[in-house]
Amino acid sequence: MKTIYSPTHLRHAGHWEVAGGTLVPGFEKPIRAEYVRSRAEAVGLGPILPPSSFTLDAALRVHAADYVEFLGKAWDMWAATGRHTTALPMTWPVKGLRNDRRPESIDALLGFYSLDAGAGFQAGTWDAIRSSYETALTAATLVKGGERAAFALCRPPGHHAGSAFCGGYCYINNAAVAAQWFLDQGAGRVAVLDVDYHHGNGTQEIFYGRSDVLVVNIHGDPATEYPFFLGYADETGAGAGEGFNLNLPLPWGTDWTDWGAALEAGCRRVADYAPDVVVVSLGVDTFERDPISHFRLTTADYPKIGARIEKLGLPTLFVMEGGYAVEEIGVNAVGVLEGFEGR
Ligand code: OKP
Ligand code: ZN
Repeated sequence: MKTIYSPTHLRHAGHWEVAGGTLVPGFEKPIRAEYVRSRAEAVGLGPILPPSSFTLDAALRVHAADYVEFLGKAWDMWAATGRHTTALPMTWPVKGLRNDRRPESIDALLGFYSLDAGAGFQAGTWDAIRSSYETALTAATLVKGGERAAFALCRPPGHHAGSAFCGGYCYINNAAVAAQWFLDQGAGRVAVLDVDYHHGNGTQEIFYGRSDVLVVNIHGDPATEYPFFLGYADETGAGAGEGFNLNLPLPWGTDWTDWGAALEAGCRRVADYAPDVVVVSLGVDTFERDPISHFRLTTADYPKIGARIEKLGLPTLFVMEGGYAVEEIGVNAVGVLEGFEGR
């Protein structure tokens, strides 16, 4: 299958994050996408092509306009205050504070539009966000044009980004953008299957009240895992969306036995839904040696994921999300795609 990739992601670099009470170099770093690209090349997965240009219209179908505008100007506003390190929020409008009015200062805006301090801004961040978005839409265009599958090698990832917030290394929700784009291009129903270790809270929020997008998530139980405040099994959708959200939370230490069973359950729900296209939020932080996660999938398990998804027999868009064991991220992510292709 074809891979869409842009080196523009390299400009989103040099981040720091708070982890375990200290400031550490960000886990979501440029080398991640480079390992995946070079593995796709090494195994001859298929052509690696640059994204085409897209306006922000498709982003505005799933994100609030004021939020997207903020993404585009956050770094410049921060730099205008004389600071040149990563722009990060430090204050959030939790229950009991006012979140009904958009603030004006950059420090307030960062908190207003984020769920955590995990999606900082640097000089090249907006360009990378934009090219990640274009990467997803270009790959979606291939699938719409009749390719059985395509791989959007997105960086930064997207599935934690909601309609009006960033967080968890995510800014624009690439998978949600692609799902909505398929609908706008004439699809009747789209399924999003999120196999990243972390719950895709943004994708769930965006489609929670709707029946035209089925969202299935397999992830670390939010009782003990980020993002903590969404992702429980009793979240099944609301209103017209009731029954069109499926969460399959699993405990720390889960290996292929239970993870594979959850994938089977998720795929059956997708098959019952009979969508026109499947968007896979492809994270490989389920890996046993992932530095921030607690599942125990092995390198040999990833092709099995791809093979099961292929059995759905549906046009499939793979969108890169997480995976932080950088040495193995390429073998594992491309392993899913090789398994899909039956090789
Ligand atoms: C993004 B994606 C690590 C804390 C975890 C956020 C994790 C975001 C994961 N010290 N912080 O779902 O892979
Ligand atoms: Zn993740």
